[in-house]
Amino acid sequence: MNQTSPSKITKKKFSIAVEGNIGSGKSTILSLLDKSYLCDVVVEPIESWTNVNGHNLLAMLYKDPVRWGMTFQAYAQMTLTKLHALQTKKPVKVMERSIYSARYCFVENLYRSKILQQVEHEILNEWFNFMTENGRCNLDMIIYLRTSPEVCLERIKARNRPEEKSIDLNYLTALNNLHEQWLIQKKPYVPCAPVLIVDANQNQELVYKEANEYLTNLVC
Ligand code: TTP
Repeated sequence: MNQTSPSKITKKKFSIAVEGNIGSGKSTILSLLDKSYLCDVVVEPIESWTNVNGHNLLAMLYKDPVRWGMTFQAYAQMTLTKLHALQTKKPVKVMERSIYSARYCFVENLYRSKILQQVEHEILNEWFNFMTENGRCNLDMIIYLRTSPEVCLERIKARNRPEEKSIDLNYLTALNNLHEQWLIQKKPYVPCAPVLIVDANQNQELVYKEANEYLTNLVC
């Protein structure tokens, strides 16, 4: 594990986002952290993306990204902002992803691949800037589940979500590079909080153990 250190937790609620490529194991770690007396876990609303009043927007995105990329990212940005705003009770609030990875990784990738038009990128960016100004989406720490795209692909195949059948190594490599630029190289985007880097190619119980030990130390 590798990290820049946030200061110890004080009385203020501590907000953490768990980040990492598709298939890096965020959901597994979050379901384990959810059992901790320290953490309230708020998960990404994937069900709301697969059922927007009867529309499977995630499936629509993968089937026709040029048509649905903007719609999906606008909706994801909104649902993730709601998670940032959610009030929780325990000392640590742990989020699955954040508005930042939606913007810096997914939107950026669609734009660079010429799937999003410049004007769509401008509009998403303006919304993003508005939603993140005045500390509205502040985080105290980011846990980065660092994985190789190959491992992610294996896990995605094993879990076999019907919407994700078209995901390939090129797509995962592009997303991996954008996570790395943001959370490791810290350019062109700088993470808004210290980053704890966990090797998430390893067994997921070990990943959980590392993250949980780190959080316990922060509180005690
Ligand atoms: P992830 O947010 O990576 O969630 P996951 O359940 O795959 O994570 P893990 O395997 O680590 O537990 O992706 C969920 C799906 O949503 C995935 O198909 C990618 C897609 N997605 C986008 O297309 N754009 C976005 O902005 C986000 C946040 C997700």
